[in-house]
Amino acid sequence: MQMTLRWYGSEFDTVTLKQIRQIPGVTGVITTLYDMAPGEVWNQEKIHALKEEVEQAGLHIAGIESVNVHDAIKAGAPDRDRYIDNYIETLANLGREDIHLVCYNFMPVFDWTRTELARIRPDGSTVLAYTQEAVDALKPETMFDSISGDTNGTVMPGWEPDRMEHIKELFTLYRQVDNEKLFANLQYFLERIMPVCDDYDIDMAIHPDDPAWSVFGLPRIITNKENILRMTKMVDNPHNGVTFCSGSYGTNPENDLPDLIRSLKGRIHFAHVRNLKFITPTNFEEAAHLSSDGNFDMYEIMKALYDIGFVGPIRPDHGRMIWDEVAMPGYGLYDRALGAAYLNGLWEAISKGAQRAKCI
Ligand SMILES: [Mn+2]
Repeated sequence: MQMTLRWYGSEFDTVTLKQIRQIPGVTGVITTLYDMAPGEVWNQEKIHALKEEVEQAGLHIAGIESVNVHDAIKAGAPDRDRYIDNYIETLANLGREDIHLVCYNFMPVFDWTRTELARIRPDGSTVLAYTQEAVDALKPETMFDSISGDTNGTVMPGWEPDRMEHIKELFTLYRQVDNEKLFANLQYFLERIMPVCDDYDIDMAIHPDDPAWSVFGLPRIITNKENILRMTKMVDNPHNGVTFCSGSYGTNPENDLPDLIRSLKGRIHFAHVRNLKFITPTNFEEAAHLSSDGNFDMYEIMKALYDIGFVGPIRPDHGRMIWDEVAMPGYGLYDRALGAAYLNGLWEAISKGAQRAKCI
């Protein structure tokens, strides 16, 4: 595996490339052209400039998170082919710049959903949190307003204000789309983009839905083992792969995370590893990466990734806000750096243990 950190670009991120370069073992960034609207073509010059900037800091671009998929594609609207053509052009431009990993999601309307961006934990850190009761009490159009006061002046990915202005139209677009239609629309999209992925050796890595169930009555399909295996088989090409995200699949305690990793051998191109703490089955908050701070066994997660021979980029996922840092919620420097160091430590212990066991 290669340890990486997500970075939103110098215009948007409070964390600098110089800081990332100083986290032990972090060699690359997962980045994006954050100001691109879904459906727009990423031109090669812009990608090239981003790459140069990252490389001048002594790092490399390990992958893109995300190239967002336009809602017309997800909803199967009549104009979807135009947006798929643009997506294909973007993938080709990324391939020409020697970038071979693209994370995306297929969640209608909302990206990830949280009901609090700064819940205070017993240690005084603040974290993102979710309660089903709070979601049930909200109207989707007020979801954004209810949390926007806690964003520390940053723009949250997937929650861009201009998108939220059109939320009613978006709900109308999905009125006829159930889970089966969403699967069919995903298949259509994947079948159209696989040739360019084959040409440029681009691994597509679908991010699971977060939380891993339907919110506001919208369809959600990338939620569990059965569905993700269906998705990888329906377009059976190794470039049609997966972002394994422990914090998203893990929102549903019925998902056995190490088992899920093992069942996806060969198709996990990218991993997000973080921990959650459940207060009740429908009320969880993000925790430090350390196993004992939350409900997941991080050793077992890393061991499963090791056992399947995972070689792709991995990143600590959301971090807590600690040490008075002011940053995009979930994306400060300090706790993610602690997470990277911890995950690197687990990996070193697992790999040396396995090598020693072979020698005996
Ligand atoms: Mn994730």
